[in-house]
Amino acid sequence: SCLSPSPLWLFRKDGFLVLEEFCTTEECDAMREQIHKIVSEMDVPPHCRTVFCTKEEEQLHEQGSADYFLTSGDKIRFFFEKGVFDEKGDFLVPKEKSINKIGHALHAYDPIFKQITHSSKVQELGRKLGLEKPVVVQSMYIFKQPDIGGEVLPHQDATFLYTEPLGRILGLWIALEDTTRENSCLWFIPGSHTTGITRRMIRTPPGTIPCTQFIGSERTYQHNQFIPVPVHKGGLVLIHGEVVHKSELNSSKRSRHVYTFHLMEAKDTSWSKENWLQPTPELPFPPLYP
Ligand code: AKG
Repeated sequence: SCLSPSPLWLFRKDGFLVLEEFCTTEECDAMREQIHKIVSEMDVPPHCRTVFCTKEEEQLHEQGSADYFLTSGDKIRFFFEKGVFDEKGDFLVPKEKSINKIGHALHAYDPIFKQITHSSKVQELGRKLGLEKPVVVQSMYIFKQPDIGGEVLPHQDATFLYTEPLGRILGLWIALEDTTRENSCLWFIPGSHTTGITRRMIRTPPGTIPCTQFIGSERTYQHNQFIPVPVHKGGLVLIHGEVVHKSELNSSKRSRHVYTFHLMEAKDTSWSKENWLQPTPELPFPPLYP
């Protein structure tokens, strides 16, 4: 996990950085096993089971999905790939193959993920990056399922996790199995983190559907601006909050599990009240350092 001056310079130049062998095989396997256990105990969220015949029922269903998402910041919740339920809410595929991601508070409520997130090597990395008061704002386990793992369109994380000033959000993305072009590794536009953001996702008034909207629009990018960033199992990718990145549909037969979480430098930073994600009385953003 050693971050000597030269990779730090690369991170500042490119807006992302690969740190291979950040986690051990045992740590990766422990995270995968814990997720296996969580999924085996999973109840299907009620809004996935709603059968609707009328417009009112459909609206209630949409409100249910919106609430499920908006209140997931301090919970461990399940988000599914498209087309994995029948109209009664029964699985059309094995349930462990149905999930797109689990979010957004594994770092706070699951002992294994809490331990990795607050490990001394993550703390050391934060210190080497010069973070004075880093807090953990969210965490996700992303499955990128074989055949159906959906594409993630080009975006900047600060679109969703907006702060003033910008430049205070940092993603840590840990590969729990080898990630290659075949099973949809991340792609980045090197150096794209220096010109701010043009799009923000904000909450709409309470009770409104949809529960979020975009203001501004994403710039247009060409595929040839991106470079693929394959990483071995255990490798960590540091992601600047404004670097443009994406991942493609996983049409391979191999999954691509990752654990990712975001830090915010809380010193002299204001977290936007318009962000979908808000700290709650139950879970204020936990500090990374003791
Ligand atoms: C993000 O967390 O911001 C990502 O873009 C993750 C995309 C992926 O893992 O495919």
